[in-house]
Amino acid sequence: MKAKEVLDNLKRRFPNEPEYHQAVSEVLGTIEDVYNEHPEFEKSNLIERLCIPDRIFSFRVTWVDDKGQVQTNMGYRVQHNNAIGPYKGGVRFHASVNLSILKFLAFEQTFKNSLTTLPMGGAKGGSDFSPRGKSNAEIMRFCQAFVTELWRHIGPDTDVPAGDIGVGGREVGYMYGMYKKLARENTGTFTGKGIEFGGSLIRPEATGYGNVYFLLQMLKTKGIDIKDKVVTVSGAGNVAQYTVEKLISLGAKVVTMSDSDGYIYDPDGIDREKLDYIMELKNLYRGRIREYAEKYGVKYVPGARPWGEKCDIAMPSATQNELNGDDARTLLANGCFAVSEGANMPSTPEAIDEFLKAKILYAPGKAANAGGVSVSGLEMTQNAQKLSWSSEEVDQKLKDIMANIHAQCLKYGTQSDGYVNYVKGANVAGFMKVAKAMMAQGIL
Ligand code: NDP
Ligand code: 2IT
Repeated sequence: MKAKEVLDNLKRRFPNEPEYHQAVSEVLGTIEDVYNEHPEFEKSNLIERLCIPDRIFSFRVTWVDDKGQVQTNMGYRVQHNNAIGPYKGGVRFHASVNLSILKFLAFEQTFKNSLTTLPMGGAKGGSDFSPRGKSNAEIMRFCQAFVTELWRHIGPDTDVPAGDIGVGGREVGYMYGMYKKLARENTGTFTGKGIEFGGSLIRPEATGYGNVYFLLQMLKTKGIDIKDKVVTVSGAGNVAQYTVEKLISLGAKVVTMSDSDGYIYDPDGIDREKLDYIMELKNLYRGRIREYAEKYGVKYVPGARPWGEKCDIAMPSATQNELNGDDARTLLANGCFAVSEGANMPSTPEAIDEFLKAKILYAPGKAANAGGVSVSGLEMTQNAQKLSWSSEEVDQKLKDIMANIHAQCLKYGTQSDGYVNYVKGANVAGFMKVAKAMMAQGIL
C-alpha cells in the first residue's frame, strides 16, 4: 500500500469531502509501515475496505416548528465498520453537519472504539438541524422525526447511537422514547440515557474525566504534577465542562473556556462556583459564554479561540480544526508542553506537525477522548445484564481503560529516541485490532 495512492484514489472517488480526506490521511501516514509488513492485508485490499464505510443511510427529516411552519433537514447514519462489535457512535446536530464531517467522525470512531478494549465497531450520525434558539418542544418534535427514519437501522446488537455536539441527555431521551415506541423493545439501543431508564452513572462526565485521566498518564511519564498547572480549555459544552470539573478538583488552574462566538479569559482561574454558573448558563438557559465575562468582570474576546493565552497545557474540547498551525506555534512559544484533545480532530495537520516536531506531550482525540464511548460501552454491558453499577465502579473502570489506551500508545508509539508519538501509537494499535478482526472474518 502506498498511502498517497490510496488517498488520491479516495479523493477522486469521493470529492468535496475535505474532513474525511483529512482524517484518512492522518491515519494512513502513520500505519503505512506496519501495513506493509503484512502482505496478506494488501492481498485482500484491506485498506480500502477499512477506509470506505460499510454503508450510509441518508434521509429527509420533516418537522413542524412552533409557528406551525413545516421544516426539513437532512438526517444521516454512517455505519463505518463492525468487525469488532456492533456499530457504535454518537449523533451530532449542528448546522455544519454534512457527509464529509460524519464520514470523518465514523472513521475516527472505528479506531477509537478499537482502542477502548470493548467490543464496539464504529459509526456516526446526525443532522444539519441547528438546536440553537429552538424551544424544548421543537427539539422534541425534531428528535422524534429523526428517529422515525433512523430506528429501522439501529438496535442493541446492530448499531447503538449516543450524543455528540448538540445532542445531550435531553435529546437522547426524546430519541430513545420514540425508538421504543416504534421498535417495541426495551434493551437500551441508545447510550447516554437518563439514569432512571437504563443510563450509566458517570456517562455525562466520562469524556472530560477520561481526557484528564489520559493527561495524568502522559504527565506521569515525565514526573510532572498537574497541581497549579495553567490550562486553556476550549468549548463550554459537555466535554469542556467535565474536563474543567476534574481539573479543578486536582488543583489545576483553568483560565479559558469558549463557545462558537468567542472565549473568556479568567486570570484567577475558573473555580467550582464559577463552573456551576457556566453549567447552569449553558445547560439550562442555553446562554452565551460572554455572559460569564460580564458577571465576573473578566476579558471576553469575540470571534476568537483561546490559544493565544499563555498556558502549560491546552485541552481543545469544542470542534474539528479549531487549532491551526499558527495557534500551535503560539502555544509552543508560550511554553505549552502538553496538548490533550477532548474534541475529535481539533488540531489541523499543520498543528499536529508542530507538536510532534517540538516533541511535546500530544494526545490525539481518538485516544484522549475515548472515555465517553468507553462508558457508553459499559452502559451497554449494564443494560444487557439488567443491572447498574455504582459511580465508583464505573469511574474505576474508566480509569483502567484510559490507562490501558495509554499503555497501547506507548507500546506502538515509542520512538528509538524515547519520544512517544501518541498519534502513531493510537493509530497503529487501533488499526491492528480492526485489521486482524477483518482478516479473520473473510472478504466482506
Ligand atoms: P456540546 O454540544 O455539548 O458542546 C460543544 C461546544 O463546542 C459548545 O461550547 C459549542 O459552542 C462549541 N462549538 C460547537 N461547534 C463549534 C464550532 N463550529 N465552532 C466553535 N465552537 C463550536 O458538544 P460536546 O461537548 O459533546 O462535544 C465537543 C467535542 O467533543 C466534539 O468534537 C465532539 O465530537 C467531541 N466528543 C464528544 C463526546 C461526547 O461524549 N459528548 C465524546 C468524544 C468526543 P456553542 O455553545 O456556541 O454551540
Ligand atoms: O465522539 C465520540 O466518541 C462520541 N461522541 C461518543 C460516542 C458514544 O457512542 O458514546
